[in-house]
Order: sequence, then structure tokens, then C-alpha cells
Amino acid sequence: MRGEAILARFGIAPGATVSGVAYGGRFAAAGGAVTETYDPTTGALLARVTGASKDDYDKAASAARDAFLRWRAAPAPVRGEFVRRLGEAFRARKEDLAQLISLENGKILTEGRGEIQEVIDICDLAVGQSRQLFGRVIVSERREHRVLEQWHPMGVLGIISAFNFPAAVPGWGWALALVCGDTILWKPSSLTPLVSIACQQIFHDVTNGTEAEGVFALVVGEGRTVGQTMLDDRRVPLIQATGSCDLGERVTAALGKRGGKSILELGGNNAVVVLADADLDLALPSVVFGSVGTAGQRCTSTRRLLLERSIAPRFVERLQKAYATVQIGDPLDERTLMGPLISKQAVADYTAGLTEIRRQGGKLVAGGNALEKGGGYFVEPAIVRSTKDMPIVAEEIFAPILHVIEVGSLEEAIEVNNAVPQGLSSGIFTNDLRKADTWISAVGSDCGMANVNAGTSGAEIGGAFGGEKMTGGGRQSGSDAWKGYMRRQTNTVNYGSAAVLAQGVKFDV
Ligand code: UN1
Repeated sequence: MRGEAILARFGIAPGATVSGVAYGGRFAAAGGAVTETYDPTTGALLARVTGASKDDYDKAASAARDAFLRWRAAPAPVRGEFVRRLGEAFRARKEDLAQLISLENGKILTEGRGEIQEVIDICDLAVGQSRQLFGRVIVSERREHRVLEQWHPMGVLGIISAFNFPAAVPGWGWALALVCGDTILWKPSSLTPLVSIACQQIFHDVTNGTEAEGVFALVVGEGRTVGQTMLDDRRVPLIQATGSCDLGERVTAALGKRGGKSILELGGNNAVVVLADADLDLALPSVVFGSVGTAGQRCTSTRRLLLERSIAPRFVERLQKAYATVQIGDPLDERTLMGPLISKQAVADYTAGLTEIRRQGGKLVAGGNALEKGGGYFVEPAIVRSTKDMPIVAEEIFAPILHVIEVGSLEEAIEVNNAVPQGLSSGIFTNDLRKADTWISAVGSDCGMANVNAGTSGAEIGGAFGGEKMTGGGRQSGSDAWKGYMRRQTNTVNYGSAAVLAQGVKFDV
């Protein structure tokens, strides 16, 4: 069977039933609902994964909590040393994991490799960060007083991750959270449970028999059951969640009731602006990668292309030509540029999305068909000529559909870019310095990420990753995103012998 050798590297036999629950350094005999995971390239069953029952969840969460009580006391650089070893293990298994991602998720191999590289990169960053969890010392208004700020471990980090980045985005969370002194309770997407099981095996390889044993727990399961239990669980003070805007609403509602914190990365509806003065040779590959890469299934995928009117016909023509050369097929074949969508449902969403776009007046100018290809979930990448007032343009359709919208000026481009509810990523192509700087100024793009002469997807881990508005406001990955995984404590220290009150208050007893 296709993929047999890839699965075998992680001890999984095709069609076998494996446990999706692990805590305390080992996989447990799980008793929850069984998830079937499919190869999106062929539609064939890869394996069955037993998810967490209520009882399994409870044991996993307790184990993660117990591990936290020990782990938080380890010096941060010691915790960093484990993350260094995890990074080494991911380096050693990079190709195995990349192939497994291509098999179960359907992204092309180079992107699977890139995804594991992203895990390695965040580990490297986190190791350095483990020696830089700096607080501040603040001058006090009171004599013989000092005010300082410290960052302490938060507790168990719940990770709710999506199918499209089954290893890297959870990796952003666990690598930083571990050096911050937190432990991990991971509910992966039910569409890619094998990738999470493979990662968990590596976690065990590195941490078992050490003081880090048990810092990772895994609970495969549906969002409605296992996910909701986690959202309601006071043992989990912080949840990093990636997914739709609807997921964000559920997370916020549940955490609001119990004072939990969240780091959210929700829907994107990312636009690229190409102005008339732009280098079109530069813009073209960036737009194609943004819209067709990962079969349009990144949160950062380019969904809207805002073209300055005078270049629109020329650029669309070049885009159509480029789209026609995109090789669609087996993501494990190095020549392929676009693999399948994740599921039958995703194909249905693509088709329904295009039908609705046309109903609202959009004109299809490239692609548009689901492809019969050996049982896989393939579609053609599509380009539609749309207008800014079509309501569907404001929605995220998680498929390779690119709206082309004409604009008359930079000002109009900014207005259209900002007119949608989501605010993750954005990019402008221009050679005009003033226009480029306006785009990234306070009156420019309102997104968490705004690029110049670079597309919307493929961010490096060094910057803070995340977006505004319905995208949820969270920041992950680099910069000072680590602060989101810790709790801040302000300390006032009186090293004198008088009880002095702030603001000059007198209260003599
Ligand atoms: C996502 O789609 O949720 O910037 C993450 C990018 C990748 C991460 C995408 N580094 O496209």
C-alpha cells in the first residue's frame, strides 16, 4: 500500500488501530471515539486512531498538571537544554516527518520539509530564549523601595491545532512553552492525528527517563467533546488555538467564564496589492505561491488580489498562464506543485464557494473544477474576477480560490484590504518608497502582518505571528511572543525600615 514504508517508520501498520492518547511518557489504551484518517491523495484509509474518553482526558490533564508542578522548578536554561535536544531529534527525523505530513495532510514534500524546518527553527529560538526570560526593574517613587517585574511559568498549555500545519504551529507553542516552564496538553486536528502521534513518539524518545518525562500529553478527539472539555478545564489556564473564527468564539466564551487565557490564530482573508509601478516579475511568483501553495489551505494564503486598474488585464493574463502550468498530483512526487485538499468536505466547500461567488456576480477566469484523480481530493486552483462589494469576498473559503479585484489607487487598495472582518496577513508590491511606507504605517494595512514586495504566506519564525480583528489578536512564534506563555508578576520590595505608602497617602497607626 502507498505510504506503508512512511507509516512503518513510526511503527504504524496501514489500517491498524492506534492510540491517540499519551501522558506520563507513554501511550495509553484509549477508550474514546475512533477517528479514521485518510490519505487525501487516494482516499484510502491510513489508520484508525482511538481518541480520549472523558476518563482518558482527565488522566492526561492531571498528568500534565503534575508534570508542571515539577517542571516549573527546573531552571529555564535546563528546560532549554531539553528543547535543544527536541530540535536535534526533529532534525534527525526531518525527512520521515515531512513525508508523513505529505501523506496524511497532502501538502507537497518541499512544504512538508519546510514545516519541520519551522519546528527546528522555533526550537533554536526557544533555546536562546531560555536564557532571556527578562523582567524589568522599575524605579520606585518611594524611598528605599524597588519595583520589579518577573515572568513565571503559567501552567498547562492546551494546544488546539489545525490540520494545515499539524507540526509547526503546535511546535511554536510547545517549544516556547517548555522553556517558559509550562507543560503541554495537545488536542490535534482529527484530520491529521498520525502526525501528532509521530511527534509524540519523538517527545517520548527525548524526554523519557529524564526530569522532562511527562511534560507532553496528547489527547486526540473531536472539538465538540475533547476540545470542549479542555476549554472548560480549570487545570488548563492557557489555550493556544488555531482554526476558524467560529472556534475562536467558542474558546473566548468558555475561557471568559473561568478566567482562562488564550492565544488565538483564527481565520485570515489575506490580500496582496499590486500597484501599477510594481515589479510584476517579482509579484507574479509571490502571488502564485500565496494562492496555490499548500493548495490554498494556509491561514496566510492569498485570497484577494487587489490590482491597480491599468495593469489588471496584463497581470491576470500572466497569472492564468502560470496557473495553467501548475502540476497537480501526488504531493510525494517532487515535480508536483499542488497536492489534494484535505478531505471530501473541503472539495465540497470549494465547489459550493465557487457557485456562490458566481451567483454574486464573480466571473471565473481560471480553474474551477474538482478533479477525478484516483480517489483523491483534487481541485483546480481557481481565479475569479470579483468586486469589492460582493459579500462573499469578506469570507474565508479554505481552498485555492483567488478573488481578483481592481482598485484605482493606493488609498482604495488600503480601504478594500481593511474592509474584511479578518486581519492576519497582507502584502503590497510597489517600487514607490512612499507608497510602501504608507502601507505599513498607521493608516495602512490593519493586519498583524503587512509585507512589502513579499507575499502573504511563508513568514519566518523570528517575527511575531498573528492577526487582528476576527483573527483573534494572538501572537505566536518569535519576537516577544514568549510572554504570552508566562504570567507576569510585579514585585514591590521595601528594603528600608519605614512603611511608606504610594501616592503620598498617610495612614499613621
Ligand atoms: C498557518 O497557516 O496557520 O507564514 C500558519 C506561513 C507559515 C505558517 C502558516 N510560516 O505561511
